Amino acid sequence: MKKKHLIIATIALFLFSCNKKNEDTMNKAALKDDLKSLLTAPKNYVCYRTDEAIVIDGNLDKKAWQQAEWTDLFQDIEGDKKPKPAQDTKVKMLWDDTYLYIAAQLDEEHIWAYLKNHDDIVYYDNDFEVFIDPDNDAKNYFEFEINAIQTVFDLYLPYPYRHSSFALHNWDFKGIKKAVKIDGSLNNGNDKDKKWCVELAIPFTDLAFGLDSAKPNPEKLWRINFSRVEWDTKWENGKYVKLTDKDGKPLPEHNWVWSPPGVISMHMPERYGYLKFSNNKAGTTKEEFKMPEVEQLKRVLWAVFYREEVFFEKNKKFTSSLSELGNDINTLFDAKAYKLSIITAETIFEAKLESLDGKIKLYITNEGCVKDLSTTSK
Ligand SMILES: [Ca+2]
Ligand SMILES: [Ca+2]
Ligand SMILES: [Ca+2]
Repeated sequence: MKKKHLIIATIALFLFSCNKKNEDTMNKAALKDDLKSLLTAPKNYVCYRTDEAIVIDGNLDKKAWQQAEWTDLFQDIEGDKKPKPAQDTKVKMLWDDTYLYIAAQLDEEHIWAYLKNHDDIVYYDNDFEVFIDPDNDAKNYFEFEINAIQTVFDLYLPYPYRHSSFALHNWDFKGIKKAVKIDGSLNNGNDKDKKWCVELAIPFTDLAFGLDSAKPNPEKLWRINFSRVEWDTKWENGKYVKLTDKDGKPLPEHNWVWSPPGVISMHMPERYGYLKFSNNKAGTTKEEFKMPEVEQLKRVLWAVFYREEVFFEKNKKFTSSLSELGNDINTLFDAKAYKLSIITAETIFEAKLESLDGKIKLYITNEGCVKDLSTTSK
């Protein structure tokens, strides 16, 4: 590679102090709307251990699940700027040495599913989806989709689609246990249904693909998100059919998600919710989730990344000038404690956020690769 031609410019930016260190105090009013919706705090969930041998049958009333807490109700994928979903969705999680257990309840007046083959594009039906990035690096992550007749589309993505259209559809969760329970009638539009429930046991050995290990570690946060695709349909000639626009194309689907990325894409692992594993048993001592400072700081770099992508689209090059990217990025960190710098070449950039004492050093590249070379773990 042409690394020796890399460095065109380095700019150290000591800008106005805002004394803003975290989400709670972040000066969001000064952020322009594009970043505001892309930098909201992701959801978080503390996942507790279970000793129960959970039988995967779709029944979420069993004792083990009674000990686990529901997530917040799902929101629109674009977040607060869109109306609340028409029907509720929520999830619970548990873990043991072998499995990550997931329980989802999808309220639904019309339960239908027609796709039957493994690795069909299941979101062309209404579905429930899980996205997991076990090492929280915003690449090499897993996607799982299931419809009401338990047809699964599962895949492994080395990179998000923004960098590569390559996704391994023939990769499968080999050891997954799954069940769907329907409270209502399937593929019958003459009545109103109540809900369908999905119960999953995902073995950590499946999630170790591409990693040394994917054993839960209470010290390491995973990233996870859940989505539900919902089509507008009508019951016609004994079948659900999608409503269409004047050109006969299906109306866009609804995407209801746990942790809203802020734009219509589930392929932004940096926007997934935080999953913290607790060694405590479900129903015993609760643990608080605390967002690590490094995770807060990474969002400064993602702000640079999102704006550089837009800049490149317009100008066919990246910029090392923060003012060209937008000075509102400065409101995201405390300039008395950190400096932000960007180096560019024609088709690459690297942004660095460094604490003035040199202990924290975080980087992001144009490929969305984040590196943490801090000498202290925060
Ligand atoms: Ca990963
Ligand atoms: Ca597959
Ligand atoms: Ca029905």
